[in-house]
Order: sequence, then C-alpha cells, then structure tokens
Amino acid sequence: MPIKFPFTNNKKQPEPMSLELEVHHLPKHVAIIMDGNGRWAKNRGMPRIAGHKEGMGVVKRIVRYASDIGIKVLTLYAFSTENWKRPKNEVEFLMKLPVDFLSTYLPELIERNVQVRTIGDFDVLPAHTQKAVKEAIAKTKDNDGLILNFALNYGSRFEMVHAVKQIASKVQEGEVNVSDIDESMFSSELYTSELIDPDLLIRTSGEQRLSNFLLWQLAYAEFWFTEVYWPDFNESHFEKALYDFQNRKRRFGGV
Ligand code: V07
Repeated sequence: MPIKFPFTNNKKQPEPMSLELEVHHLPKHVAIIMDGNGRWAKNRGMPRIAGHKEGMGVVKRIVRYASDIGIKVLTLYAFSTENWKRPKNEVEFLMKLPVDFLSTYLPELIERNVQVRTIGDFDVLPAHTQKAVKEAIAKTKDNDGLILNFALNYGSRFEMVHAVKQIASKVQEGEVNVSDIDESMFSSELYTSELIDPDLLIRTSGEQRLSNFLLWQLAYAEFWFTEVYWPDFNESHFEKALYDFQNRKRRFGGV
C-alpha cells in the first residue's frame, strides 16, 4: 500500500523498499545539497518560496531519520554565499525559514539530543535569523546525539581564503613557521575544524556539481545523485543512498 507521508504533496510516493542496512557501516557524516525546491514549485504553478517551505518540512523528516539510525553528523546546505543574488523577497523568505523551523521544531531537536551548529559567515545574516539560530545552538550545545550542521551563508572558496589569511597572519606574527603548514593546520582553520569529513554527499534534482560546497572536506567522499527534487525526497530515497554507499568499494587511493 502506498504510504502518504506528511509534509509532501499528495502524489503517490514510491513503495517503501526494505533495504538491508548494516548499522555498523553507515556513513558517519552525510552532507546534502537540497536542490530543486524552486523547480518543484514552478512545476506546480506555485511561487518559488512555496518550494522552500515544502523543502523545510523534508528537512525535519530527514533529521528525524538520520537521528533514528545513528548518523553522527548531518550537514545541510541551506543558503550559499551566491544565494544573495536571488530576488529580494526570496532572500527575505529564506532568512525567515530558520526562525520558522526552530519555532516549531526546536523542542523535538532537544528531545532527540540533537546538537545544532552552523558553518558559514554567520555575522552578516539578518538579526532575527541570528537570534533564532543562536538560541538553538545555545540550548543544544551539550547534546551528544546527531550533530545537525546548517551551512548558512556558506561558500567553500571564501572559507579556504579565510583559512589562508589566518595562517598567513600567524606566520607574520612569528607564531607559525611556513615549514609547519600542513593539511591538518589548514583543516583546523576551516569552519568544520571540529567535525570529521563527510563520507557521503547527496545532491537532489539531477544536478551533478559541488557548487562551492565543502570542496576540501569532500576529498574522499562518495557522491550520490538523484533526479528527485528536494521537496519530494523522503526516507526511502535516503535509505537507498545509504544502501548504495555500503555497496561501493571504498578506496582511499593506494590500497
Ligand atoms: C531552508 C529549506 C530546505 C530546502 C533548501 C532551502 C530552503 C531549514 C533551515 C534552517 C537553518 C538553520 C537552522 C534551522 C533551520 C533553513 C534556510 C533555508 C536558509 F538553525 N531549512 N532551511 N534555512 N530551506
């Protein structure tokens, strides 16, 4: 019997497949580019913002699923540094989504022992966005379950240039020798310094690009793409991505 999930359209959802996942070989850190919200809305004659709102509901379900199966870190690309170029009303709407999301969902995140974090240039976000997210970070900082990491105003090249500047100024101050600069020092200057690298990247809606997302951190990740638009993405799709991940031979070069 087809299952009707909450938060999505009423179109028939795919039959849930029962895939055998090995709980001990799940990816530890999954990163997702949640693409196709605008196209999903356009296809229904709806404004783009309707797609973003629908996409927010999917975030809640995927967070529940990830926390249930024991994923350690989930990084979601919510807003890129390039997204400021979108129409003003769309940017304003997007900046209210964290507020909207947390006003209804923060209690469940706390209940689930989820720790909220962000990566990106946070200080230039609107005050109301910062306030809601800071509150969520503060209220979940001691949680040791799933790390829910939102990339907000994130751009990987900006992040790396910032890291280079940090190291260069340490050299200038005489704190660091050029010969001591290595991959580990560079990693420690990135927003993700406290996180393990993602082992799986998912991108929805048929695009197969990184779009300035975690360029350094995804060096060894498996990539998994689907034609499905983010608002139509569900637990079964996620499960399939994890299943495919487990069935790929992972080779870190060499061996
Ligand atoms: C956003 C919904 C998902 C599809 C992709 C774009 C639109 C959840 C958040 C969020 C961010 C921080 C936080 C809590 C929730 C969010 C933006 C866009 C900007 F602490 N979804 N979502 N933020 N979309």
